[in-house]
This record gives sequence, C-alpha cells and structure tokens, in this order.
Amino acid sequence: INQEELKKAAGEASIKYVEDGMKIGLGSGSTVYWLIQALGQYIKDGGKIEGIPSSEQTQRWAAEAGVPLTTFSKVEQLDVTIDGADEVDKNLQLIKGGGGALFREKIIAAAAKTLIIIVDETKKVKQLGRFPLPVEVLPFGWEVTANRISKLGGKPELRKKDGDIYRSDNGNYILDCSFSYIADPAILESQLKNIVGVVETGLFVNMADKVIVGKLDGLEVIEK
Ligand code: DER
Repeated sequence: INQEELKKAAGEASIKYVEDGMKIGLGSGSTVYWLIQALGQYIKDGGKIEGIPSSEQTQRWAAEAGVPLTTFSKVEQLDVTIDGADEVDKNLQLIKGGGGALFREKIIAAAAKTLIIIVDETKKVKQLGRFPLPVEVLPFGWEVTANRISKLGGKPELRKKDGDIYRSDNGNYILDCSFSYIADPAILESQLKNIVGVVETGLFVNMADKVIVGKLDGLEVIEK
C-alpha cells in the first residue's frame, strides 16, 4: 500500500458524512482529488449535492467528475467542508497551503457548519512546523512583509513555480515560512494576521471538527 492509496481511502471514507441536499465546500489537493471522484460516483448513483470549489483546479476536477457546483451568491452556509492538510497535530490544529489554495480554503472552511479533514498518516505530527508554513501576501511590498515575518522567527521563501513567481488564484504571492516548530499556533496566527501585507496564513486554528486518517492498518477518525 502506498501513500496515494492511503489518500484515496481517506477521501472515499469522507463520503460517509455526505447526505442528499447538502451544500459541500470542496477543498484542494491530491487527497481531495479522491473525494471529488467519490462525489462523482455519488451523483451517478442519484445523489443530490452541490459543491463550492476552493481552487480553479478543484473546479476543473469537479466539472470533469460531474459534481454540480454553486457559489456563495446562492449559498449562505455550507453543511460541510471536506479538505486536505499538510500537517495535523493532536489538537486538530492544521498547517495547510501546500497546494497554494489556503485563502479560499479557509473561506469555505469558515463558511461550513463542519470541517472534515482527510489525510494520509504521514500528515500526523506531534507539533506543527516541520512543514514550512504557507503565508499568502500581497505582491506589493512583499519584501517588507517578508522581513516582518522573519522577525517572528520564520524564514520566508518566495514560492516559485517553473522558475516564475507562483501566483495564487487570487493573484497574490505565497511565502513558505520555516518556523521549524510552532509552540502556540493560535498566537502565531494572530501575530501573522497583524502584519500589514499578510493576506492569509495556512494555520487553521480551532477549525477542524473531524480528521479521517488513511493508515496502513485501516482508517482512523479523530474528533475534537
Ligand atoms: O494546499 C492545501 O491546503 C492542500 O489541502 C494540502 O494541504 C494537502 O494536499 P495533498 O492532499 O495533495 O497532500
């Protein structure tokens, strides 16, 4: 069994929490890919749900899989958002943003009654921070914003893709900030959000309600 199969198992298991009539926030990333495939099958079997995607990529996957999409102009609150993560600690605090979609992901997570996270077991950590924390910043003055983040102990690296500066779906830059370990995610999140120029961070603090972990010896469900 490889990591991809563990992601698939977690993604498919999350369908258990989907019911007809639900409005679902669709996360981003390779684990969510399997959720989208499972939702496509759910629709083929006559299921009735609609999704709001957290990235252009998720939007494309959903369209290919036949998952009906809607928008916040029609939906005030989502019933459930299902998304991946880069790190999950024992308090269900998360680092997200490895795929660059963290801003819209946090919006659909915050707009949902319940946030379910789907991961393979490599994402479980004792303490957040080994994974560089993605921080979305406005391109204007990003160097000054990066200096302020450095003062908090992070080593910001401007994300590049194919040699060019990476742009999020919102047209912003992403700084991957190596804090090595994050003792108090809530404090760091508020410190970062207070830096002018920081648009959003990949710290999802006190947001996840349930985490489904694909493990070699089966599925584990962790609840708050
Ligand atoms: O970018 C994100 O937040 C994704 O959800 C990411 O954290 C998980 O991506 P993966 O499922 O491809 O590992």
